[in-house]
Parts: sequence; C-alpha cells; structure tokens
Amino acid sequence: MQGKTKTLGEFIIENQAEFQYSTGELSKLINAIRLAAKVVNHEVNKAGLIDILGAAGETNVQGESQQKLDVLANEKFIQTLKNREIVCGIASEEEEDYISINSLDENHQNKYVVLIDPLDGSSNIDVNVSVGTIFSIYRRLTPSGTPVTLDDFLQPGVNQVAAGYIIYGTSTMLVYTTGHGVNGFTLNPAIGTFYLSHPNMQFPETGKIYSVNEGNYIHFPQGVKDYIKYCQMEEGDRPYTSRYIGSLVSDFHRNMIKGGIYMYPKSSVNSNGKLRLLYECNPMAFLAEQAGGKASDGYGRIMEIQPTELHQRVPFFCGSRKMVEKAESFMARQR
Ligand code: AHM
Ligand code: MG
Repeated sequence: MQGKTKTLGEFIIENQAEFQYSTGELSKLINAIRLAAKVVNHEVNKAGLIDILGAAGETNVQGESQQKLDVLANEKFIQTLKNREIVCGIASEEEEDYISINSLDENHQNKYVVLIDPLDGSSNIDVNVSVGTIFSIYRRLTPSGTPVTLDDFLQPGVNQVAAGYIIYGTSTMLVYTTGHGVNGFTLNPAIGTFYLSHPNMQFPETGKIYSVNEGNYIHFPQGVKDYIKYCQMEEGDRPYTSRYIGSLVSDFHRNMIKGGIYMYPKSSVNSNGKLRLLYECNPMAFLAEQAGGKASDGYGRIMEIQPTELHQRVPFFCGSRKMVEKAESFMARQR
C-alpha cells in the first residue's frame, strides 16, 4: 500500500475544496477523529493482553452494562475533540447529556457538533470480535460563539456534513463521507498511517446476505417475518445467506462490500428496535446513500426523521438498495 497510495492526511487536504463552506475547519475535525481513532485502535488491540476487559461496573444511560473499553474510547474521543478546540459541542451514546465546549479563545467561531458512538458492538470485545466507532457531524443551527443547545443536535440526518466509522477488525479501517461518495482507508499499524485502500465504495445494487438477530423472530412484525421467509425461499438467486456478527459496523462493512441488508426491526419487546437514530442509524444511512445503498425505518427514509430526543431509537433497515426496497414492500403489505 505504499508508493503512490494516498494517505488519509493527503486525501483530506486535496478534498478540502469540496466542502461548501470550506475554511479548513471540517478538515481539522476529521484529522482529530483520525488521531482519536489511532489511539482507540491501540487500546482495542491490546485489550487481550492486559487486564482491562470486563464490565467497568457502571451502566450507560440506557441502563446497559458498560465495558471498560467503551469508557476509554468515549474519553479518548471527547478529550481529543475538546483539546483541539475544533467543535462547539459533542453528544455521545455513552453520555446522558450533550457537552458544550467553551473555547479558551473568546473569538472562537467553531460551527460543528459531533455525535459519536465511541465503541459500538462492545459486547463483542471480550470474544475478540470486531467492533467499531461511529461518528456524525453537523453544522450548528444556533449562532457561533454562543453555547450550543439541544436543537443543534436534534437535526435530521439529511443535514449531516460528514459521517463515518472506524472498524477495528482484522485490519483497522476508517471509512467516511463528506457527501461526495464514500472512501475507505486502511491503517498501516507499523507506521500509524491510514492509506486510501477503498476509493469510492459502492453497495452492490442487490446482494445475497441478510443480517438480523433471528433469535428475536417471534417478536418481529409480520412484514419482517415475511421478508425473512422470502430470503430463505428457494427461488431465483435465493435462498440468501444469513450473516450476523452483532456488531453494526462490521455487518454494515461486509454488506457494503459484498451486497446485503442489515435489519434491526421493532419488535413486540422493543417498540422502536434497539439502535439509536443519532449515533448509529443516521451516520450509517448517510454512508449507505452515498455508496448507492438505502436506509429506512421500514416505511420511509431514515435521514428525514426529525429527532426529538438525543438517545432516540428507531427500527433500521439498511444496505443494498433493491433489498431494502423489497423489505419495505413486505412492511407496507402489513401496515
Ligand atoms: P451497542 O451500542 O450497545 O453496542 O448496541 C448496538 C449493537 C449493534 O452493533 C449490533 O448490530 C446490535 O447492537 C446487536 O444487538 P443484538 O445483540 O440485540 O442483536
Ligand atoms: Mg452503539
């Protein structure tokens, strides 16, 4: 991957002009995320070596038990973004409320807010399965120089200026979009540099993989049950293959490369599913659409939902366009 291969740093500089309001601020912000990603990657990779595994004894705001690496990843991302004074606010899946950043420089005009899921799929950490970080960036709505408000975070996904994820997998990758396609960068751990390895990533129009926690089948709406049966039927290119890692970033990444659909529907026990609109679904939806795929709540476009709460959950169907449309057609029949 050396030689003429572009580094992420070079790519950011070369593409700065693409941003509508380019002042270099968004580039700096993505650079900060790149740095935090390397720090968290280092921690994730040494997880098996030192005794930092296991629940930290705390629960996050959703009442789920938190593991030490979640806490660590949360701290590292927030610290990096705070220290560099390049955002005016941060909201994290691991924090109950948003954080307003008051710069020491009174004239600061920082206009971006960042929403992160610092370590998604963290129940996979102690079994050495890939996890990821998800991020989403918006321009604030309130005037620069004033403290951010909740409204700055409760924006529909269509307002995102950038979104991406870091996958801590067999290799570590940073995949992101600023609304001009999706590009993937692979970390060379020996020298700590991300290289452009997957330019212009595209979801195949259709695929043969469906990813859903089928253990919840009994609780799913009839439309989802029918779609799952459709996936399993012997006809044409079906039955499809079932692949579910239980780590959204990893399931999404595989489906984007191979073609597939990821589903976390609502159920009779979780009326809005499990995934969070702001930290998980909107950024993945932005990436999916930028890669020619689609993201839906089963009935309509994820990115057009007007959020009402920071930690709001939403049913999620995401992946190859034709597969998501097919799932939507089954949902519509049972409405
Ligand atoms: P988390 O934010 O607590 O890690 O939960 C999100 C994860 C996703 O990565 C994954 O797709 C899903 O939860 C798996 O949930 P389940 O175990 O219910 O299938
Ligand atoms: Mg999560």
